[in-house]
Amino acid sequence: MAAEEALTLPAEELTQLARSAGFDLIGFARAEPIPRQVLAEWIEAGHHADMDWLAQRLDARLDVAQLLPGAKTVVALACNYWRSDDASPVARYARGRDYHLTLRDRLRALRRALRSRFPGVADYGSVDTNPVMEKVWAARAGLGFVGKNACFITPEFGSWVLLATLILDAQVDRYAEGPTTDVCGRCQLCLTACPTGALVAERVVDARRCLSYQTIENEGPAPAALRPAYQQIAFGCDVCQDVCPLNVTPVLAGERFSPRPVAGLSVQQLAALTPDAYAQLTPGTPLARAGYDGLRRNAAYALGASKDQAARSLLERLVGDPSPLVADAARWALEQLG
Ligand code: B12
Ligand code: SF4
Ligand code: SF4
Repeated sequence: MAAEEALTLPAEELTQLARSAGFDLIGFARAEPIPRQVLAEWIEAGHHADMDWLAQRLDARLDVAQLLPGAKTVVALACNYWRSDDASPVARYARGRDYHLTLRDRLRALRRALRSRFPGVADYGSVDTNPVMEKVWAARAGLGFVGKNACFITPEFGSWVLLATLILDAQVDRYAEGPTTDVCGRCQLCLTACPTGALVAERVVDARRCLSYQTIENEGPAPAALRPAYQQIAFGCDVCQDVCPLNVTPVLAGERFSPRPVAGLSVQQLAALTPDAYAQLTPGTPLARAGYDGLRRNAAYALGASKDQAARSLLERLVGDPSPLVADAARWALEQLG
């Protein structure tokens, strides 16, 4: 937008547009650069594991003006996704339709509404995969704070929210003062409950040790020392959120986040999935990211970790699986059964 026609947008109206588009929480932050230190030190320490894309476009990640020239405002957006307390080896965020699709649909609806109401305002939208530090923006925009479990926690929905951002080259008439009060206090429950010690300091995750990274992002075998921690965990990990007292009164999210049948399978059923069943059950869900072999690898570790004797014959069959990843996981699991 040209400087001479600089426009100040009404935050209240933008909030209503975002609400109509399906977002539960909306806040506004000035598009000021993020200090380099935290992200640079995290990467320097190797905490990003092999997610090299986090180190790429570092300057853009820290300065949204590199993504949208003339950026003035970052609109932080959050969607509650909690559906039920049902046990599942799949983390809550991944039980239904892929949230990237749902949040992108909502972002598209918001951008359409914005462009029709305020033509000439340029925007840049992001859900998860763009080089945008979404928790930092959600904190700056006053939607909540980053807890000791490194998750973004809101007063309304606890940490059961997924984030998106919309960068604008116009200012708004109201900005947040910063994060809400950090109410972790002296609590340490997440730090002590993490089954692998991946929370190496308050708010700092070492992805190499995190079961979320290992079950979703890692394409190879998991380090042997971590495998015993796969108790009933086959995709993602919610342990540090489940123990959090700030999550005790969740709010039921809309139908869009309903679990799909794949989330109702046990670890044994996941390990035994046929290619056909996998092709039927996982498309359009986050589980597709792990791939057929990755998901069965995880499930085999989980069977070994829980020393599930009933899984012996399945594991014996998987030892001969054409995927070396699955065969290796099954061999390890059988050793655990004794
Ligand atoms: C890389 C990544 C991961 C990695 C690393 C995790 C991590 N904590 O960084 C792995 C694969 C392990 C992972 C796991 C999970 N992830 Co993830 N992940 C991301 C991703 C792509 C980038 C995060 C990043 O930049 N990390 C680098 C570190 C250094 O930065 P940071 O995490 O923001 O933390 C620093 C800042 O927040 C800063 N800070 C804190 N407060 C403030 C305030 C201000 C004003 C400032 C300036 C800075 C600041 O301090 C922190 C460092 O100490 C984001 C999406 C995105 N584009 O942002 C999703 C995201 C963080 N993940 C998400 C989810 C849901 C998860 C899981 C819960 C999934 C699961 N159930 O398995 C777990 C949670 C694990 C955990 N305890 O954190 C959600 C978070 C939702 C929420 N409520 O917090 C996000 C935002 C995706 C989304 N679009 O919704 N994830
Ligand atoms: S997601 Fe699981 S492994 Fe990762 S930090 Fe939280 S409790 Fe630890
Ligand atoms: S478990 Fe305790 S320390 Fe961890 S995020 Fe929740 S309130 Fe904070």
